[in-house]
Amino acid sequence: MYQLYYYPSNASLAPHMLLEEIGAPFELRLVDRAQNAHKHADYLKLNPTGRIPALLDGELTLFESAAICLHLAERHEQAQLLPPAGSAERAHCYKWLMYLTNTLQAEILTYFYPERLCDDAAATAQVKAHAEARIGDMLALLDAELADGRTWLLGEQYRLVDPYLGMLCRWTRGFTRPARSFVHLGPYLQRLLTRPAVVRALRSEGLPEPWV
Ligand SMILES: N[C@@H](CCC(=O)N[C@@H](CS)C(=O)NCC(=O)O)C(=O)O
Repeated sequence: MYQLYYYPSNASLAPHMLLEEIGAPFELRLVDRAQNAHKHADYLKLNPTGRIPALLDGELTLFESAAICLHLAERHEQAQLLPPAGSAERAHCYKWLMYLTNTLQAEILTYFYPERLCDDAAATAQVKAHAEARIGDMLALLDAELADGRTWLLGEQYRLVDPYLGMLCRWTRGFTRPARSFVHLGPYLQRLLTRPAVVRALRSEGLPEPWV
């Protein structure tokens, strides 16, 4: 059985939503950030970066949420969370997943942890403000992608990039211009919230509404 090491609303949320979508048996293991458990030796054996999440799949231990999502989608091909191998849609899936994980997610982390990048309060506030503006541009790009009326990020089929994008959009809910306020992203997020698997994951992490 899979074991997902998680903390509510952390980067474990996308793999969690995928596990629910797939319907495979899994256990959630709380990594108690309040106790700094993600920096403890036991957890560092699973994820030496000291970050959340980690996934155990039998003998396999995996970290990096995007890698975990790809692994789960490949292990459960029948769920069709990845487009057919070699197709143009698969290439777009890789493109957006990379963009989400190494561009948008990285910038959101800068927004939440600006003090890691500079020393004084004024600089910290500036880094945060710049990150928020840059995230706004990134959300605008994603919003434009949805402008042709497609249901999901890659078209009419729900794919692994959708819960991933949903997780990142959720993280912007306290922004001046949150993802939900964008003309196409707003309804897209509402569609995501109609999926029972998404709702089950949000509820079981104990996250209060509104979710986005
Ligand atoms: N690229 C990593 C990022 C994971 C990450 O930064 N997780 C955050 C929680 S959302 C974390 O564990 N932060 C703790 C820290 O940076 O000390 C992934 O997607 O798995």
